[in-house]
This record gives sequence, C-alpha cells and structure tokens, in this order.
Amino acid sequence: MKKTLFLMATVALMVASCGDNKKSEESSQTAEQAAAEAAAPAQSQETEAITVNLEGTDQMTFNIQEIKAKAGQTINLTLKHVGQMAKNQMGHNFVLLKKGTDIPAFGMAAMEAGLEKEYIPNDGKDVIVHTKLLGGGESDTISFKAPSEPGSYDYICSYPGHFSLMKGVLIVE
Ligand SMILES: [Cu+2]
Repeated sequence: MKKTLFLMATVALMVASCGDNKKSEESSQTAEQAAAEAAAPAQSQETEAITVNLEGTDQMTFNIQEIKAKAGQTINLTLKHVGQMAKNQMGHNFVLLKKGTDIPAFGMAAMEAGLEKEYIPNDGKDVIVHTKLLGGGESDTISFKAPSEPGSYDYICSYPGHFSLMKGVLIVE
C-alpha cells in the first residue's frame, strides 16, 4: 500500500512538473495536494495524457489517420488548419463519432445542419467530442477522455464532402 501511494505521488510530481497551463492557476500547490488530486481519479486514469497535433490542409487531408489511446486516457488534441482557404470554402473540424455511426448518413445530416451549426447535426447526438470548424490559419484545442469501452472510433471532418478523405480512427485499448 505504501508503495502504491509512493507511486501515485511520483506520478503526481511528474504530472505537476510537466507543467501544462493548469499550473499557472495553482502555482503554489504543494506536492501533497498534487498527490491527493492525482489519487482521486487514479482508477480510470493512471496514464499520462497524450497530445495529438492534427492538421487539416487545403488539399482536404488530415495528417494523422490513426490515434491510439488507453481507455479513459486524457487526449489533448489540437486541430490546426494549415491551409489558407476560408472556413466557408474549405472548413475543417475534428468530429469523433460514437461507435456504430453510419458515416455517410451522418455526413448527409451534417450538410443539412449547415454552416451555422458548424456541420454538427442533431445537436451532436452521434458525437463524442468535436472541435470548432476552422478556416485557414486557425486552430482549436480540445481535451477529452478516450471512451471507456475499447474498440475503434471513427473521426471525420464533417464539412460537406470531406469525410471520404478526411477520416481516421481512434483505437482505444
Ligand atoms: Cu474538412
């Protein structure tokens, strides 16, 4: 038991020293506090967060087609539109779909939802998480937990016509 606590504290220190933007909020946090915070969600999240730098281009491509994560692992994902075209001509987003979603049907519904809904149909009922819709030069960062159920989860760009090229899979182990 002591060993476990020690490990938790070590992990907490590692997390704390990794220093993301949370740190600025509580810079005077002690190691004990950090350990206590880390211990609380330790059941489902004993692994470090992963960072994904996804890029969308004017050629309608994603640079990453496969993301691997452990169940419940925190994923910090940044989508950057590295092209120059406007959001209403070549908009890109990252949309992680629930298991079993019919992608062509979702794509059709997304088109009907339109630009003002950022091509997220039905108030997002088929969506686990998504970024904003971006134009050239823009980026958006989201932080979420990988689903607790292992398996493959499709992600797409839901801008009309993009999902056949701009797609990938999140593999949860
Ligand atoms: Cu796109």
